Amino acid sequence: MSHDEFPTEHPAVVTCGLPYANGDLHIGHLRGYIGADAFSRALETLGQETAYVCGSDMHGTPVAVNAEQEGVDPEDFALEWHEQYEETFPQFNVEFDNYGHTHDATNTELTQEIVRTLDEEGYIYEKEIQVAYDPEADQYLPDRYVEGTCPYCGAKARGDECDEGCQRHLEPGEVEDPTSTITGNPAEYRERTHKFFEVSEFAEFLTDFLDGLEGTSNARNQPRQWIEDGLQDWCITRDMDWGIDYPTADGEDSVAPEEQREGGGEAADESDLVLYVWVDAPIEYISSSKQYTERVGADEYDWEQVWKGDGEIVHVIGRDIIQHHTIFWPAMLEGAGYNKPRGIAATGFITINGKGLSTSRNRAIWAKEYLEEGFHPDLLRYYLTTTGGLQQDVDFSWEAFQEKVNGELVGTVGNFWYRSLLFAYRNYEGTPDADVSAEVRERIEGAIGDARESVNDYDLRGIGRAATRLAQFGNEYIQRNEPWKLTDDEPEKAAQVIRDCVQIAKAIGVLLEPITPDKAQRLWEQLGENGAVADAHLEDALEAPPRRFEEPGELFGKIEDDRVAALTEKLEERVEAAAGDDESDDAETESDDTAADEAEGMTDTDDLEALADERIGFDDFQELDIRVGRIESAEGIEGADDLARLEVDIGFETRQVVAGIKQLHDLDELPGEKCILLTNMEKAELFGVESNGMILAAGEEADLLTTHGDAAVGEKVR
Ligand code: B3M
Ligand code: ZN
Repeated sequence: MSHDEFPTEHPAVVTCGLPYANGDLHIGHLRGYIGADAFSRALETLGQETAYVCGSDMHGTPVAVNAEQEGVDPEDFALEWHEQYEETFPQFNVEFDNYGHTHDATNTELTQEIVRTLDEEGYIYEKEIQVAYDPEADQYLPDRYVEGTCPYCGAKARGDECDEGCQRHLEPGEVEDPTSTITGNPAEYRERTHKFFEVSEFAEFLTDFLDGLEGTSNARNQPRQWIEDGLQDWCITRDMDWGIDYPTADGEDSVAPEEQREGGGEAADESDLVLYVWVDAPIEYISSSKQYTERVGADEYDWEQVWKGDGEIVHVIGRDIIQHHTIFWPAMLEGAGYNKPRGIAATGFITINGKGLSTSRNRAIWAKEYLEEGFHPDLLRYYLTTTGGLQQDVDFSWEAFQEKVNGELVGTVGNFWYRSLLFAYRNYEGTPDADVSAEVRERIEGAIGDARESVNDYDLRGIGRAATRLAQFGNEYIQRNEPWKLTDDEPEKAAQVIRDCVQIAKAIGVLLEPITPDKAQRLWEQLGENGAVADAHLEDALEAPPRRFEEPGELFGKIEDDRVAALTEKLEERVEAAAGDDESDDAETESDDTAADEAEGMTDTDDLEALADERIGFDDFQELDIRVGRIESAEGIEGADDLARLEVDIGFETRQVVAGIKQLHDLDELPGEKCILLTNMEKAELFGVESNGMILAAGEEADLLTTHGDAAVGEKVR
């Protein structure tokens, strides 16, 4: 399946994984919401009709357990957090077209309708299963109410996810040696009747779906493996009160769970089951779009066209919830007669000072804290979207933040904006009367092309890069032409150079709007432009700015060293204090978990391989013949789960090598990429394929090594 490039004729929806309404927002959350916001704004700069919707995830044990710990009703608890999120997101310029929640009437009704349809279509059946039960608490133990051992990898796991190990979704009854998180007692297993959704029926559909799926490669590759391993049906009900009731066949309201229980008996009637949180949560994507239409009218935005017609659906998610979005969700959509997603972009995690973000250890940058420190939200937006590729983990430290802000935003973009506009104002009271030169026009057109391509590649960093490169060029252009020397002797030439610079400044504003919307708007106003830069399309970067504008001000300020030192110290002290608390009450058992928590320890040096003790001589190193190569082709090796056959050009010849990267990379995207090859590695044969060299990679994701500059193919690494 191939898609037309963005912009298309059809309306689009961009969504971001719903935050559980159970705790403070932090930088790990913000990466996703800011990223999706930037992507949705970027689509709009292409002229793509787009809505950005989301909502709070109110149900499930992540909310119920935390509410219980505070001794409050889950609905009140979740609503309070929901209201706080509604206030916080706009403070980071994250502007949802609609922000609902999963417990509202729209989502409750739509969820029940969709489940009813799946039932009518024959995709739902009942099965007796073993469910964990705590006799002391006299309660069934769904999901986070139970902990045990993952049957797949042996790691400590929660009832529905192997959060510290292989990250698999676990079905009720799967976790081994279950213990109740309420009393700490070993749980019993009791038989209950539950509802199952026949995901296994959708294997072929899902395979095709993944073949056509856009977004990040991790969202295609991991699920392919799960499908090959065989899909399990999915238990979609839970023994809980908090959630959306399993719908009755006739659409009547179900009987309250309490009334059913009085009747006794262990056979779970439909009416004492609520839907698993992962059923109603993604449906909120649809409900929220629907609420948007209800507000603005179908003429302006038609949710049905998006979800049931020919619209474009893009989900931005954390990489720990790929399975839910690429297997369960599209199967549900297909089964109930809805459109399937066009793109899924799964982001990496955030680490802090090289260590896993951990809310329980207070190793996080909290949303509130960032704002209270008085930093402009656009600085963090820029840092989070341009520091790494979407799939990569991004490390945050106040030093790195300072370096990025001072270097790129202050030094490159801000500097160019200010000097250009100031010069223009002082000498011409605005935009000089001259034409943009062919060289500058071409540069701007090139940047527009790069930005457009980046949006189509779901590459936020590429959008930022298009803008900063243009600013770099601008600085170089102004330096090269020295207009200040021309004003007296060559006034026409001076006017033309400054005319060029004002145009470049405007273009950078248009390009950066998705990432730094408020700063771009202020630039817009400084240029005397009317309206909102958010309404500008990329082509407007080439339109002349108004003739007159006022004296500009600087848009970015430097972050000073002592500020950074103080912030770093504060963070360290806080983490130490939390570690001290740890000894008395075991923070590990806290359940205030977030997506980023799952990255815990990933880059903690505790988890890194120990450094080698033994030193080698330079001669030993010289024996390694390591070369720059270029991948010519890459294909999976049949029958081998992880292996790929690559052909690598190393200047003198083309080498065939076998590498264990089949699951970790989108092989189609590798040809053309530079790599580093150990050429005098002993030959080996794997799955009948000869490997003549070893491609170098780092870390568990097999991040392929390459060169920073443009070292030619065949060059030796020394
Ligand atoms: N509420 C949060 C998470 O697991 C969860 C996302 C739902 S998206 C439909 O990251
Ligand atoms: Zn596991």
